[in-house]
Amino acid sequence: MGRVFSGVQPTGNIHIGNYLGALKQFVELQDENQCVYCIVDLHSITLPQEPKELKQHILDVAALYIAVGLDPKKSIVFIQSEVSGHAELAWVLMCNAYTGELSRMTQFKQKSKDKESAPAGLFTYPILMAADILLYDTDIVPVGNDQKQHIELTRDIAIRINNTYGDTFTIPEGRFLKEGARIMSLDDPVSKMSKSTPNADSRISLLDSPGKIKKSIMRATTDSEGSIRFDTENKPGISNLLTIYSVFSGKPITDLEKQYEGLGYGTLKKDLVDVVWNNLEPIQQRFNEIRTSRELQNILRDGAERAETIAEKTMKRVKERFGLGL
Ligand code: ATP
Ligand code: LTN
Repeated sequence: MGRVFSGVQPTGNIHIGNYLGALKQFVELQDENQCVYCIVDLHSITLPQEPKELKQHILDVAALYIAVGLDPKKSIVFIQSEVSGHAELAWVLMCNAYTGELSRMTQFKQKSKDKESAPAGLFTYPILMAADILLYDTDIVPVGNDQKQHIELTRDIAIRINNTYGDTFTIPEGRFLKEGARIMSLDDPVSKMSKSTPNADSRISLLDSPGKIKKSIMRATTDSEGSIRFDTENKPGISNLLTIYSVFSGKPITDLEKQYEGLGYGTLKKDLVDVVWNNLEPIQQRFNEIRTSRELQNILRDGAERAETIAEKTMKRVKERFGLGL
């Protein structure tokens, strides 16, 4: 049994990109591995959050974890800030990472580019992520493609410390899907679907109503060619719709191309609305049952305790290797 760790930021409504790129893998991995799934609230404050909203978003993500199929009996589900080892280990790692390697992170460059001065936490964000992963002796990290560079950095830091201080950390590997690893924005299919872009029609959130889903899909940017085929270079919009259709329905893209040969974009979009809703309806039902329940609080409390037990052992080892403390 391997150890799996991943996290999602409570920064807004989880969209189908997060689901298809990350959460769906979380569920698939939980039968064969010991999985630890975190709501990374400390990461979310690298950019300002409204405190009342943040509290709600944390519980939303927790309820969605359960609603998509995470089983708290099998997987540990918890909130990052409830386990102090994350921030503590981040400091130790920070002293073993270089400002040069952090300045090369594309997510930092993107998120700081329009700012006169960026918070230091936005710069050191990948170190906290490395701490999350290394704290649990993680073997596998299921994430979307956009996190590849952060996983590489995590490995580099862990290998560096193991070489200098002796065997301290397990070296993790990223797990990326072939399809779904990068779901694109509906209105601008050359950038990734994101929680934080202003246009709500650019994404489909897991909690969107059927009306909103229909509106966003029917408005999705396509092209003027008129034929339904997968070609990300020349037809990014249609290719993105085919990808979403394929991962939600389980039908290979080549089958969909045949099925829609000679048909219009409108037909594809209408069918896609049904496919998406059929998948999201049961998730929303479960979400509504659990979101305000005591059960959710108990799952998170129990998760934090179980996470703490693992984290404590790692921190003890790290302190020993570095000669810290009494
Ligand atoms: P934002 O876009 O606001 O920065 P986000 O949508 O990337 O946020 P995160 O909480 O940072 O959300 O990511 C959660 C998981 O979802 C990560 O594993 C990330 O790689 C994955 N992910 C995010 N966007 C996409 C996408 N468009 N397609 C596939 N996977 C994605
Ligand atoms: N940085 C990730 C969220 C994240 C994460 C993690 C993912 C924080 N810590 C540890 C995997 C493992 C993101 O922005 N998607």
